[in-house]
This record gives sequence, C-alpha cells and structure tokens, in this order.
Amino acid sequence: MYYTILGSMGVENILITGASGQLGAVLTKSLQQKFGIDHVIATDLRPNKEARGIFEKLDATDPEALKQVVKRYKVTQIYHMVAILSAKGEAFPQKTWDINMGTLLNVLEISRLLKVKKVFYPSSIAVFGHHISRINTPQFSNLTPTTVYGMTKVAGENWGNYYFNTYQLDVRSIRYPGVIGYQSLPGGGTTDYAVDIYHKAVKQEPFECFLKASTRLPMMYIEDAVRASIELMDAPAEKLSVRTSYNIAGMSFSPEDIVASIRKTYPNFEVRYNPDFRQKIADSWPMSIDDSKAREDWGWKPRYDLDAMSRVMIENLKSYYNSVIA
Ligand code: VAH
Repeated sequence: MYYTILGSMGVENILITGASGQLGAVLTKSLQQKFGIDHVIATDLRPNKEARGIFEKLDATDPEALKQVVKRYKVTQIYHMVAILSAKGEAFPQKTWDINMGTLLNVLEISRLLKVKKVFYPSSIAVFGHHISRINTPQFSNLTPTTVYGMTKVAGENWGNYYFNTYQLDVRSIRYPGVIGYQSLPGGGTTDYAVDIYHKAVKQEPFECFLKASTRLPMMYIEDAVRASIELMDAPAEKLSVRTSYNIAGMSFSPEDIVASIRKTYPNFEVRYNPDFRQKIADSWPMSIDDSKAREDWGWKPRYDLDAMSRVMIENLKSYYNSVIA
C-alpha cells in the first residue's frame, strides 16, 4: 500500500483538491516531478483520464471524507484548487458561494486539526471591482468584486489570513490572472476565450469572441502560474509579508492583441466579436497588475510574454490535433 511508506520524517505528502481542473491537472504533474509520484494525492469528483499516480475520488464539501484522505496519506501540504469560476458562478450564485467557501473552510479546519504544514489557496484578480486603479492595480486596493466568484475569493483570502494569524496555519495565496495552457481546458471563466481562441486557430476555424476587441486583461501562461504557486510554497515563511493573497502579473492583452499574435502564424485567422454578459465582468477587472510585493518578497518573475506563449500554444495544439486526426 502506498500510504504505509508515506509520512515518514521529512517527507512531504501533497494533496490536491480539484486536481482534474485546468490548473489542478498541470499542477499535479509538476508536483509529482518535484516530490515523486507516490507523494502526490490527486483528488476530484471525476478522475483525469490522462493522469498517472495516486487518485482519490473526493467531494471536498464533505469534511469527513476530506479528513479521512488527509489522515490516510499523512498529508503535509494541501493545494486547494476547487472552485466554480466567474462566469459560471453568476448562473448559480448561492451554489458558488456554498462550494467555494464550504470546501475552503473544510480544508482550513482539517489542516488546523490534523496539523497540515502548509496550505495553498488560489485567489484571483476577480477580487477587484470598481473603485480601483485599473492600470497596475496595487496590491492593497479596494476589494469590492462584482461577481459571486470574486466575493468568495475576497472572503477566502481573509479566512486564510485569519487562520494564519489566529492558529499559525501556514496559508499562502496568489491572485491568479487569466490562465492559458494547451494541456487542459478551463470551464466557466471570463478569461477562457484566450484558451479557446488557440484551439480554433489551430483547427483553422473562425472564432467568435465573447469580449470586445479592446478588452485588456491580466493573463499568464500556465507554466508560469504553476511555477509561481510552487515557488510561493517553497519560500521561507519569514519572507512573506502578505497573508491574504499576492498580486502576480504575467502579461496583459486584449482579444485584438492575441489575434495579432496568432496571425503571425495564421495570417487568415478570422474573428468575429459578439460580446455577451461576460463583457461586464471583464470591464470590472484590472487591465494590468502591480506585482512588486511578490517580486520583493519571494522573487516572482514571469517568463512568458504573449508571443512566446502563442508559439508554445500553437506548436503543442498542432501536435495534439495531428495525433487526434492520425
Ligand atoms: C475566471 N479564469 O475567468 C478565472 C480567473 C482572472 C479570472 O480567476 O473566472
């Protein structure tokens, strides 16, 4: 049995909730490379068919079930990636509140009781709303989000800070921008267009964009986002001055910028703009982020800009679609 060899002195056993999601799937792989495949416990309601390693079917809204998995695998760190995202959340506001908050409170409380050493909590630039400076939005800004998803992230950041201050639970958090990767698909987010657009381009199909051409938002290539999370978790605790959540920046672009970048490879790529309810959400978010605190405290630095990301996305999706057709 795996768990009989886990949990010995100095060994880290990492549990991921939401491991089959867009970020969870890629994060699981990176953590397996870092800690060893037998030390990473991927959990979700549904398995990720392509994943290797330990998987437990887990409903993180069930505290008893979560507790049992944490105990059984002698878990020392949790990455809590479960969440209903911004656009989908607006269709189910109360369910979004219950799932996003309920699962986080379970993770925090069980971590406190079972002495889990560190917890990673993903927040988002959706914590910001109107009444901010939308260009280079500062770390400490007014947090009046316009979506239920954003409300859960503001509350979640504060719960993390509370558990850190009250119980000395080592909770660490990042405010992710829109995350883009070829390995997995997002679901229900306002920034998802920036993933879908590459799939259409590579399939040489026209793309219908649900945001206006000029809507500039903070974004990040998934490898940078995963590396940021692991680097923050590796940083010495005493260096971390922010225990709500760190602003981090990668790049900022609008649909017309990403289209221009894609047209360097596919000059005839066709796009039609047909903004829907997600436009209003995007208009309430920052255009770019000031991440100087993350840079100062734990050395954050992104590696990918828009064109570098376009190259990797196109190259990898091309091989993927070629292998599907072959
Ligand atoms: C969303 N991708 O669109 C998420 C993200 C920056 C927003 O948290 O809902």
